[in-house]
Amino acid sequence: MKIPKSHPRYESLKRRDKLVAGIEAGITSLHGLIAHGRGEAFDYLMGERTLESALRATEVAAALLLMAKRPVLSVNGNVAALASKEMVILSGLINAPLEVNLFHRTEERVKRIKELLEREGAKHVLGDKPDSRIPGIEHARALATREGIYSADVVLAPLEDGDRCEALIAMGKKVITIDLNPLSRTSRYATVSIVDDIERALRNLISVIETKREEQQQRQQQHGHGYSSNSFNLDALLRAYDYDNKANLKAAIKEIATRLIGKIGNE
Ligand code: PTJ
Repeated sequence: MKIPKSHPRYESLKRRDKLVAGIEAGITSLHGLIAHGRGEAFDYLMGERTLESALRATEVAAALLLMAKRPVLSVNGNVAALASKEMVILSGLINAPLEVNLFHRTEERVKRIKELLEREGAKHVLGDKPDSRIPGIEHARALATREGIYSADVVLAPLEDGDRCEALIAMGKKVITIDLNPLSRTSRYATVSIVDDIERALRNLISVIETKREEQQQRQQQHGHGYSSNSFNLDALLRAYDYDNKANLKAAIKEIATRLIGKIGNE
């Protein structure tokens, strides 16, 4: 069925189509539909738009990714179906490998996701030959590559449950997540949580990184080639932004509640 652009929930219905296509292409797991339903419910509550708190988290996430020495972008079946193009653009922009990491892992699905990312133009996709494990996790999501997630200093891990996020943090990494649910374990454990839809969040992240890059280049031109913006570490960067993830999650919940109360009041 072709969805008319005039439909009030056009974007949301298109996203559902993408996930169904992901399942038909052997990329997304059936469980992915349920996970999406939970995300959609939160998106509905926030008015299917980007919150101020998400924009703030995006700024910090962009800075973390630009400062990282070994950033890696993790891709699962939902992310591949909904935002493979944006993940590939981001990967090229910051020169970070993509790593396929699945909860309901099958080698066939890993292969298909890798092929999809490569068709979208990805130069460096890992995950089909894991050679290490994230300590403290007993399921397939523990599988990692030394070249990628295992050795990364910053991992972008969108749309997943909290145990890997917690384990990656315990390894000393910074974790950025994108999750519509501000209450999820991943949102609460991550270093920076962007409470937004994956596609909207990635588009914003790409645009903020492009702007920061331009500013960095201008500064380099002004200060000469010896200038390095990597002159402080990642913790110092978070302090410089005065960023507190839990406070930002509370701000997200407040924004949602304020919108909902306003909506009832106005009807
Ligand atoms: O492909 P696999 O096997 O690795 O499995 C992927 C899923 C997503 C099925 C798996 O990671 C899973 O079960 O995840 P959870 O525990 O359901 O968590 C997914 C989180 O993503 C939930 O907190 C949802 O609210 C959130 N979410 C769902 N859709 C979106 C989303 N966040 C941002 N954008 C979305 N479109």
